[in-house]
Amino acid sequence: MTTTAIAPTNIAIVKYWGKNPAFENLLLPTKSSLSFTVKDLYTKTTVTAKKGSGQIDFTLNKKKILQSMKEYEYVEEFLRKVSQFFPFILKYDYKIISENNFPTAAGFASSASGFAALIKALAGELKEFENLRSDDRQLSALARLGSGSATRSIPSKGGFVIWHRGLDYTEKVKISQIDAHNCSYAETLFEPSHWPELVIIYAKVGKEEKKIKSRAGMRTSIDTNPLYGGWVKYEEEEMNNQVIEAMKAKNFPKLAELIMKASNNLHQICLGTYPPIIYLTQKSMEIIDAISELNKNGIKAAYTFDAGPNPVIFCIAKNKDEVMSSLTKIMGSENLVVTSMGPGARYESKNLG
Ligand code: 2P0
Repeated sequence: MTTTAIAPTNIAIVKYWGKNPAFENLLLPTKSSLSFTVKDLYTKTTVTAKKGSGQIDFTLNKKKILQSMKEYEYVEEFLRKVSQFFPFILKYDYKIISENNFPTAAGFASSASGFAALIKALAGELKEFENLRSDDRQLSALARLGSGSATRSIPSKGGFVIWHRGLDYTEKVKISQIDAHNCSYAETLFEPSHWPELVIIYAKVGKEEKKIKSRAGMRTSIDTNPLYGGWVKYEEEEMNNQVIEAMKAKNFPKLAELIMKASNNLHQICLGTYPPIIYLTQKSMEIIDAISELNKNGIKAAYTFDAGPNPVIFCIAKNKDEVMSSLTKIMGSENLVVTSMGPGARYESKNLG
């Protein structure tokens, strides 16, 4: 058989930055995070499984991925992690063909959509996974084993998603690996139809080549930033609820303010890490200034930055032209992708390859 799945990328509003040290192998986050599922940026993955011994034949963006390449290692490691809970997964050989509908080099690449599409396709392909195919809770937990942010790309309704942290990382608990694994998953809080006027603009201001990989960076932040615990507590106990309330009320000025504050908080945590982690560049600062200027007489737009210099901008449809014209002055329209909230991971009848 052959199965194809599509999974969107997602953009975090309240960020994930750090793993529970007691369950680092399960990528359990220290805090819950909130994101938008993005309509027009996604990964499509076709999987063909045959009885075998876990061999992988992997093609990514029309390029054969050799065993010595890091992308191959990521997939191999992912299958090994999934096999802890579902040992049958290593009793098959896999042909995996995966394509992003956006140029990886453009800096919009995302491991989130990649691992989400892979687990969704695997669940459709293997008969042993029959009961999981449309179980977003279990599938999102499994996607997490590939990359934390992939958890949020699974819920099939997409839209505005919460990834529950599960355990409080400051408390010592006696819990089995499987119970710890099952308690951290994602779900949709508001579907895209809740707020179709919400516009999401991806902007490219620089190459996404990260000087410091998120995974290593997060760990150093926990170990060296004395404000880390306070940040987690504040966002877990206060900010998440405020963002959910602003979404529910479709209160854009309030939501925008919180989005910018949450982004600033992440980069403040990064800068307070030792040695400091600096993702924002001069160009990123120009965007922050331009948005602040736009918002002088009433909030019209919000920015957010992840582990790189590229912003994602939010506005509502009636202000889109004004926001776009301000962004175009800084970076040119060819570096902007305008999209909105969209659905989550799903099956697709047309196979790749
Ligand atoms: C996020 N980021 O919430 C945050 C904001 C980057 C900054 O999730 O180690 O690639 O594979 O779990 O998911 C990037 O981290 O890290 C990320 P791993 P991942 O989107």
